[in-house]
Amino acid sequence: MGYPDDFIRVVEDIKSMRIRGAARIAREAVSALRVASEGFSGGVEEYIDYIKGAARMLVNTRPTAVSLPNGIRYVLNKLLSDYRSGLDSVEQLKDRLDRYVDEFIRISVEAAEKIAVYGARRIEDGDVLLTHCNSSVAIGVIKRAFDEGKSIKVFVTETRPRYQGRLTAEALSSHGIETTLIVDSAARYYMNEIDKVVVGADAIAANGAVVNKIGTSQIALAAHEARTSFMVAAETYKFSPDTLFGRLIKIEEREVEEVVPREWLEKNPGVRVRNPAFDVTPPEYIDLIVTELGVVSPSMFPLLIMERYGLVYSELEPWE
Ligand code: RUB
Repeated sequence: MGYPDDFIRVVEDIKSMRIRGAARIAREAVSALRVASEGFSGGVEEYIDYIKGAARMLVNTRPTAVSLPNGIRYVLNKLLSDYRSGLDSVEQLKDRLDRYVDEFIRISVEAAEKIAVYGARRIEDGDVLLTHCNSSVAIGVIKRAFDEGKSIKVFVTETRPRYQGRLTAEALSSHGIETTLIVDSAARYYMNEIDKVVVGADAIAANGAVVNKIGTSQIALAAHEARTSFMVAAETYKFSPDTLFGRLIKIEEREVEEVVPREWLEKNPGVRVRNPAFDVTPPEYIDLIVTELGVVSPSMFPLLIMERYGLVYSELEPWE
């Protein structure tokens, strides 16, 4: 059977970035499983195949934000375990899916709240910060430090080509924080004035490398050179389990029209345009990763994950 229009809409919205930012993508994708589930009628085996199909469609929308497959894994692994242990009524399975979706959303929201608390402790009165792109978790840390009464200023890079930095600048400035918007290439120019860089993450690898919006690694390099502290604010579900097995995190490359208009491309057929959406910041350039379980260095991050979740994820691709 086909999927409900509201489900298809979420799939399209994630692809086109109307829904964006790793945490939000994960929450909305997981909620979309519920929309699909509610629209189902039929037998149990058919239901399981149908939910797996919905999961595959969601997982294929954007390849880099690992929060998306991790959110789907959370729900699907639990649902499949119920199914395999004999739960065989569609209504009961739907109820369970509902419960697991709620659980994941609660975990995600609470994680961001804890990270704001732990991250804000690392920000001092008088700090000048710099952030890149539009990370809800990094913004949470900055707002929390401000709400605690710390006098802070924030530089925000505009984040070409999609200008997510404008959203961040709006969010911080409307919160009362002194905010300066700069072009991405001005990051090094201002770096000596910056005390701390605070960014989010789309994925974190087993070696502690962080994948985030294109340009992050250049900023990290400039911060490293200027001895400016570099902080990543990320929930543990941004960890990429695939990287434990030597697989690389896929970097999304988007349409070139995000970079230059079509007419320009047509006038300049000899120019090749590339548009990678993310890059990899090596662990050497990262001072701390703030998670909901505490603050760690990048090399400690995978150990924290192992200790908390164990080595083996029940199934890496439960949707297959
Ligand atoms: C957004 C981006 C954000 C991370 C973290 O990229 O790189 O820094 O997703 O965000 P895009 P959050 O705009 O391409 O989705 O902290 O909200 O999960």
